[in-house]
Amino acid sequence: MRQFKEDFPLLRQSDLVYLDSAATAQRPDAVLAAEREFYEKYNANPLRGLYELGMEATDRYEAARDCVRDFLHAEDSAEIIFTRNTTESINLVAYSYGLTHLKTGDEILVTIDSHHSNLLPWQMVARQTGATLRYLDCEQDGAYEVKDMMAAVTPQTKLAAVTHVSNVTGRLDPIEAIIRLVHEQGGVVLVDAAQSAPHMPIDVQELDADFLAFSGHKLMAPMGIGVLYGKKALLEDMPPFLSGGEMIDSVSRFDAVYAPLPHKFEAGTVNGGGAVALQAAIEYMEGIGWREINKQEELLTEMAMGEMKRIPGVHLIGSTDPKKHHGIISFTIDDVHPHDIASILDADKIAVRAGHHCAQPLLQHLGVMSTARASIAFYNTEKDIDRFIKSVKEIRRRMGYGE
Ligand code: C6P
Repeated sequence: MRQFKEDFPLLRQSDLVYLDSAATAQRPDAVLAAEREFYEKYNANPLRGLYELGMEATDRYEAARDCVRDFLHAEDSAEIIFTRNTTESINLVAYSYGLTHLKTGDEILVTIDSHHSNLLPWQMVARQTGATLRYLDCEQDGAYEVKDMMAAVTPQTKLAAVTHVSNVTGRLDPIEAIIRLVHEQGGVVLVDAAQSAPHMPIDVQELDADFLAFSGHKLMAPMGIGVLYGKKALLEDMPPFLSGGEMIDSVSRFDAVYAPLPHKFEAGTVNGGGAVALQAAIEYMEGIGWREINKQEELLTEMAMGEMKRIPGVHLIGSTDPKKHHGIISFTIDDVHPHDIASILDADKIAVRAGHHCAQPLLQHLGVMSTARASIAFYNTEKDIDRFIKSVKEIRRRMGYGE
């Protein structure tokens, strides 16, 4: 098995078992170096400076946009908007598209496995426009039934906000089918790709997604850089989300002419260092290759789930098939609160997340209050999984129960 831990300073400098990559990934040297290089060699305000350094900064920033365009197989760099994160990307669509295109009688469809970032903006749009918010519910293992999808999409479905991969079950949602159904009714679809972008190639043209959002920090880039992809015709028709500097062509006392795409949606000083580091992260991942990344993640997930299934009192959430988890293993242990699970693992220098994972409607639907969640990345090792399993086996005993 190839070892990637050595590429990650935080991991190689400690004996921490990091199993919280779905919350945020670790950063490899190449990404940290790219951000540092930007500030050491090209630091000027991108899109503004008319001197050589300023133009270099602009070139680097726009090269990062081109890299993201290729990463998503988008047609045009103008369709790539840099934001802070997935949450901001979705809010951009909610405020700029949702509030201006939806009205009473329209329906907004969301998948029940949506993260709060892909729910609350639509609750807001529904409240303010009078549109109705509807849910597409999944089965207990996280799968969606075709009959439920067909019933949920109606002629009134003007917008669907769907999750690509759930941050709780790790399940890949059937977004192609939902996109087709919604398009047949004349609606648009936003895909939350926060948890899919780190695990698979994405082709927005093949998917025919109208909007797609992801965060750099789950993809090994720094925090504070995210992406919104939108079809050009839709973005051109939308008003700015935030306004101020750099998103205009000209301003008079009472009016303004906005800049063309993508800058219309990038008000204020941009995150130049974050964008170039995102490019480095994409290049790092593509250098390893999705096949290798998936092979490592699947092997480790299979190893962990295989062992966990045999531990008395441990219950896995979602599918029994490790290939359907994308490294995400949510679980509960009889009589032990997930926060206690995380604390005990922390005492053994193992980092997992515990709680509702910002997906409370999904947990309510699945009938659990909260879970512990181990999320695996390709830089984890078999030794990490061994240590994790050894500790999980001990948890009930350490809490004072028999087994
Ligand atoms: N999920 C997790 O531990 P931001 O915070 O904007 O980068 O990402 C929000 C978000 C949106 N959609 C999905 C599917 C997500 O998983 C997340 C972030 C983290 O699961 C933090 S709650």
